Amino acid sequence: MKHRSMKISVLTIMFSILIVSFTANEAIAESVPEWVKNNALWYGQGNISETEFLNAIKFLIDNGIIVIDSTEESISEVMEATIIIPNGNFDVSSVGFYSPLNLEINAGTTVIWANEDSVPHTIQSQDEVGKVIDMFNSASLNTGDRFEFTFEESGVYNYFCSFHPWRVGVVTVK
Ligand SMILES: [Cu+2]
Repeated sequence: MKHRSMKISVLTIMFSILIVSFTANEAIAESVPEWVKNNALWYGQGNISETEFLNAIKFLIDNGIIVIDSTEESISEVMEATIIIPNGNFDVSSVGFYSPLNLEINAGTTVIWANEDSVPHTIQSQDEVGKVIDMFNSASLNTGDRFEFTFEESGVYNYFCSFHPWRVGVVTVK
């Protein structure tokens, strides 16, 4: 008798979990199969094992009927993108363009410029007519140095190198 009442309270807890999920998504609640409902009933009556009951719950999770909230995971996801300043970038006659030349990102992405050239460079943000503006402006970056900036708002952002002003690039934030 004691054993039985413990089982029923476990069942009550399971049902409250189901109710929370179903309140969040009523449309999905419609799709709980009859056999799962029967399993819950039989489990409460002591007719099936706990393993069988848990397998029924697992079925609901595997088939997306119970949706496990994964908010925490997506918050900790870091959005980063890298622009390479390639070897030969300093040379006006070379093809050493920034890679990529026009980087497309989502708002909130941190862009990292990595100097892989043999000489120092800078990254200076420009307005639409090429004037330097105080937005993202690096110090002199030696070979192997990195500079980063996080773009919070959508728009088209131009930049260039103050040592090699023919080197221009674009960051497009969607
Ligand atoms: Cu440069």
